[in-house]
Amino acid sequence: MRRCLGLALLVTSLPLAVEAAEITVRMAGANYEPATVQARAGDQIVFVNDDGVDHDVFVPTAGFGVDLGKQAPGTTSVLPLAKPGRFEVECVFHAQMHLEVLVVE
Ligand SMILES: [Cu+2]
Repeated sequence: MRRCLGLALLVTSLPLAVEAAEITVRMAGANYEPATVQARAGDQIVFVNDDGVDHDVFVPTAGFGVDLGKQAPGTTSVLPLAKPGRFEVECVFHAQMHLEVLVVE
């Protein structure tokens, strides 16, 4: 009986696993909002096009390169953040659109 109580206390005091986060970045006014994101490996960024025109999620940074393609108004796209590092996101349609992403372990 006493041993069971000790085990129960041990189990309940263990830290819970950190759940992956979903970070929302809006595309509005031909900008990414916010323009900088810090996340953890395993998180994902959800891009929401709240604008009236097409946008894109293009990563030119070596080692992180990806192009999610044309994203129409009112749609979302998801960018998984698999590994730590720093990279830039650009929109191929709007040269002024930049997002800086820092992913930590
Ligand atoms: Cu754009």
